[in-house]
Amino acid sequence: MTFTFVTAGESHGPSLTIIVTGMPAGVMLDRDRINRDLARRQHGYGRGGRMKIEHDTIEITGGVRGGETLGSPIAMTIRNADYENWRGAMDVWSVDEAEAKKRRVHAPRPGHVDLIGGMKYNRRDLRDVLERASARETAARVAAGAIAKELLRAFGVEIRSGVISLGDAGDPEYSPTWDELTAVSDDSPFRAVRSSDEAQMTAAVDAARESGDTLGGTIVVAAHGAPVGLGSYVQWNEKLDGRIAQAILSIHAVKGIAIGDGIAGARRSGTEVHDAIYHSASRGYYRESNRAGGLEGGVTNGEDLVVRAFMKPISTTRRGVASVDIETREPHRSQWERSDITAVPACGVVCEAMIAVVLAGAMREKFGGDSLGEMSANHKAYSRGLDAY
Ligand code: EPS
Repeated sequence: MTFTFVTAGESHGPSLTIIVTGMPAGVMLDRDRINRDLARRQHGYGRGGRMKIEHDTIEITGGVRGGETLGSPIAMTIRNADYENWRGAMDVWSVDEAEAKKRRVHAPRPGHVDLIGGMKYNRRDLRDVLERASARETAARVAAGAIAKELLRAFGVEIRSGVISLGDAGDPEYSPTWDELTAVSDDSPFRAVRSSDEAQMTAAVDAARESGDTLGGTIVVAAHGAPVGLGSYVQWNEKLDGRIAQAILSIHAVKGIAIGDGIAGARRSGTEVHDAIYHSASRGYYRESNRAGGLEGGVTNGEDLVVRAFMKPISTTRRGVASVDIETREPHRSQWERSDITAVPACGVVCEAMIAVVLAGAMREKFGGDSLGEMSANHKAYSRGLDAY
C-alpha cells in the first residue's frame, strides 16, 4: 500500500474534489492545521483578484470519524466561491449560451496548455482546457499534502519551505539551513528565507505589475526527520529522487528541480561534492555537510531532504504574447482576464504538499500496516535495527 491522491474539478466550477488513499486508520486529524495550509497557499504579495474571493477550507465527506482516520479513502471538497460568478458559463448540466460566449477563450496563452489541450482533446472553446489546467488545482494538492503531513507528524517528520529568489531579486543558489527555513514567517509577503531580499522582491513585483508582466522564482523545500532508508536503489522507479522530481515537476509552472547542491555540484570535483561519513557512539553515522540533499542512490540517508524548485513566470500576462486566434487563424495577442503577477510564495506551500505525499507514500511502503499502531511498531523495530548497525 502506498499513499496517493487524485483530484477533480474545474477552476470556476462548483468545487475541487480530492480523494486520498493509503492513509492508515487511527491518525487524529487537526482540521485547523489542514485549513491553515490552505490559507498559507492563498497568501503572498503579487496574487491576483481571485484570492480576494476565495477563503479555501476543506469539507471532509469520507474516511474520517470523530476526527480520526478509518483506513478508508478520505474524500474532501474545497468549494470555489467564484463559481457564483461563473454559474451561467460553468454549470454542469446547463450552460447559458450568452455567458459561455462572453467567457469563450480563442487566443491561446503561449506557455499554458491552452492550444495543445484544445488540439489534443478536440475542444474549440479553450476554456474547456484551461479550467482544469489552472493552478487552482494546487489547492486540492495542498489539502492532500496536509493529510500526508498529519501522518508524517506521527513519525516526527516535518516539512518547511521558503523563497530564495523572485525575478532577479534574491539568490537562486542560496542554501538555507533547516533553522532558517523554520524561521520563515507565513506573514511575510514572500515567505522569503532572507527578509533582506523582500524590498527588492516587492520592487520587482511592482515593476512587473506596471508593465503587465509576470515573474517566476526559486523555492527551497526541506523535510527534517525522515528515517534512513526510504526509497530504494534496486529499481529505477523506486528511487526516491526520481519520484520527488516527478511530483515537483508536476506542479504548475515548475520547470526545474535540483536535489541538494545538485546544480552547483555539476561544476565541482567528486571530493569537493560528496559528504564525508563519520561515526560516534552518541550520534551513530553522521555527516558534517549535506550537499547530497539527504539522498544517496535514491535512498534517504537521514540528513535533511533538500529540494530546490524553479518556477517559470505565470503565462497569463496582461501585456499578452503573440498568438493566433483559433477561429480566424489570424494573429491575436493571448487573452487576459486577470492573473497573479507571481505565485512563487504559494508554490512553496504546494512543494511542501507534494514532498509530503511522496514521503508519506515511501513511509507506507517501508512500514506497511493498516493502522497507525501497526505502522509505528514496524517503524520502531526497524529503528532498533538501525541503532544496532
Ligand atoms: C489560482 C486561481 C486562478 C489563478 C491562478 C491560480 O484563478 P483565476 O483564473 O480565477 O484568476 O489565479 O491560476 C494560474 C496561475 C494559472 O496559470 O492558471 C489559485 O487558486 O491558486
